[in-house]
Amino acid sequence: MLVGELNPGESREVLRKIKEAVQALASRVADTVSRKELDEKDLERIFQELEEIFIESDVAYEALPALFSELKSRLLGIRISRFREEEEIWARIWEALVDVIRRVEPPGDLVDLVRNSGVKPYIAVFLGVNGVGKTTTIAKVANRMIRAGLRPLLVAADTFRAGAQEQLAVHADRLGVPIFRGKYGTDPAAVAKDAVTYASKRGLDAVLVDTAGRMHVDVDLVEELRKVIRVVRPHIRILVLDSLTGNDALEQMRYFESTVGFDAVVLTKMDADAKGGCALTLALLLKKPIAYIGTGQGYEDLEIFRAEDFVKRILE
Ligand SMILES: Nc1nc2c(ncn2[C@@H]2O[C@H](COP(=O)(O)OP(=O)(O)OP(=O)(O)O)[C@@H](O)[C@H]2O)c(=O)[nH]1
Ligand SMILES: [Mg+2]
Repeated sequence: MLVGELNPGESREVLRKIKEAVQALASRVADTVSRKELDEKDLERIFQELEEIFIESDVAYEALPALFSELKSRLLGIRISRFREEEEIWARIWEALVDVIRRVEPPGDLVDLVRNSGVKPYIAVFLGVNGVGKTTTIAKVANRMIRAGLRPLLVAADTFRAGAQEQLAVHADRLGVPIFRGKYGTDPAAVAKDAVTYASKRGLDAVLVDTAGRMHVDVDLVEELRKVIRVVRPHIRILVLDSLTGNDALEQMRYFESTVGFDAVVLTKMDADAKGGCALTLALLLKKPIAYIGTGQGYEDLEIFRAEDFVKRILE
């Protein structure tokens, strides 16, 4: 899906909804707190009443228990002065969200990880269904590496889709980094393997492998990706997910988790984040860190994922 296809009105609508859901929560908590100390029963009732509003804002049903339990531990037993009620409740909710999301913060910048890894070349394989932003993300990561003084190699291991190799080549050209290409129809695992040998010989720092997208239910593709991973034994497998795809992104995450496996996520198109709730869901349910978020189509539009910024983005 292209960002251009997004209806901006619709985008604002969903973001407004998630904020509304949180506001509804704050005001109900305030209502109760003004009368009595907030107990477990009150919170259960409030959460139950709000389930639907959260789901409408694209938070997946299965993410609600994690969200509510974190909120509960922050809100239970509070009794606060009437004057500071709203402010204080809002702050606690904000903190709870930041805390729960902090679990998927990366330990640091991937680029630093590569630099400090002591391995050369550091091998990263990028995975994801078609159109999520794999190729663009690789170009952005390469750009970040160059700025840090590292020398990456781009690898076009998508030997399936016409134009895929050329697309990566355009980025390599613009960024002034080498690219390793395979012939269309050849085995992506062999291409990736040769690319690693090529990078080793030249003393390059990192190998960034672009893989084919297609549909996530494509069994052949899964086999192909597994083979790439078996053969090149990457140091990191990065799953790219598109924040505009709502609950599909959750499904893709689950699918890749159970088939190919991955170590970190990049969440793209957060600049046009129509689905604030989708990103929140992923942050709640992911067991792996979100290394970066994509915030635009330019090379600089890649940010390290930070829980504070993320909550600001959805609530402010
Ligand atoms: N606004 C915005 N657009 C993005 C972002 N990341 C990628 N895109 C756009 O999304 C579209 C698809 O990106 P690609 O990088 O080609 O996606 P891909 O996963 O490589 O696609 P396939 O190779 O077909 O599987 C392009 O128009 C990109 O410019 C982002 O963070 N923000
Ligand atoms: Mg691509």
